Amino acid sequence: MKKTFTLMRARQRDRRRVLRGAVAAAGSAMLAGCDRLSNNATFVDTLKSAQYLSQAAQKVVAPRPAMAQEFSQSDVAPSFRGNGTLNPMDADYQALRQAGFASYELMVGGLVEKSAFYTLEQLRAMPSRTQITRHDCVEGWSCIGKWKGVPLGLVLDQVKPLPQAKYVVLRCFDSMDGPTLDGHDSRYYESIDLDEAHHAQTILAYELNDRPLPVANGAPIRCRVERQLGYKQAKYVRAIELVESFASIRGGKGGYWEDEGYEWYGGI
Ligand SMILES: Nc1nc2c(c(=O)[nH]1)N[C@H]1C(S)=C(S)[C@@H](COP(=O)(O)O)O[C@H]1N2
Ligand SMILES: [Mo]
Repeated sequence: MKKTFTLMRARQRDRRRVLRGAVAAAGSAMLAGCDRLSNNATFVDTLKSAQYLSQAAQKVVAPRPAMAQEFSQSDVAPSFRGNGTLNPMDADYQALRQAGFASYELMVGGLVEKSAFYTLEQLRAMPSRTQITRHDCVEGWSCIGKWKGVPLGLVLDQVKPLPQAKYVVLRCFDSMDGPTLDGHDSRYYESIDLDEAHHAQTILAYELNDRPLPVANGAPIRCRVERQLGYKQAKYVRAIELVESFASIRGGKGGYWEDEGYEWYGGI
């Protein structure tokens, strides 16, 4: 009994030491990159917060890979496969599509300081990120594609999530049970936590393989969350909503496929 207790104490001590080292390491790694980020107020505030340090420590001690693997131009598949909805039949989507998405506006609201609407032009005018990544679908196929879009974190920085906001819900145009008139909502939706939303590779993509995003792959905007599986990559994004919990949304599991039994964290 006593021996077990002593062992436990020793383990706790070791663990604390590892954590302290991790915090120090994370701190100096961040300092090294401060030149480019120090004029970003949100980043500086985040750096100061104790929560960020404990998250950083957790990631160093029990890391999930910081970045999803990126590939080179020669790895890009000649044509990117489409899956799930390939052309939403919903009337609002069809109207936008017929007009070349000229009047598309992405709604960003919920638990934010100031909700906003973004036209495609506005999204394209923001700083962009291009990444060549592999999409893995649970149905057993993968495809490498080149995506360009605006980092979701930059959009969130503009609307300023309130302190109680924990998740980003992505609401899509496509009704999975077909378009319905009786108010029944079967539109595809997804959710990610704020940490994932601010990840460098989490983008609202408007280009695939150097061309405007095709309808089959989610035009005009689809999300890329590169460390997670295919079903997390919401296509046809209509609105983004910041929430404290997704328990009261639809089936309560955080996404269309999650409500059908898929894991909420679809890690690769
Ligand atoms: N809105 C919406 N997003 C969606 C889906 C969908 O049916 N509707 N299918 C998901 C699944 S299971 C996969 S594998 C990918 C497919 O993306 P792709 O059509 O670009 O290959 O989109 C995901 N996002
Ligand atoms: Mo999928």
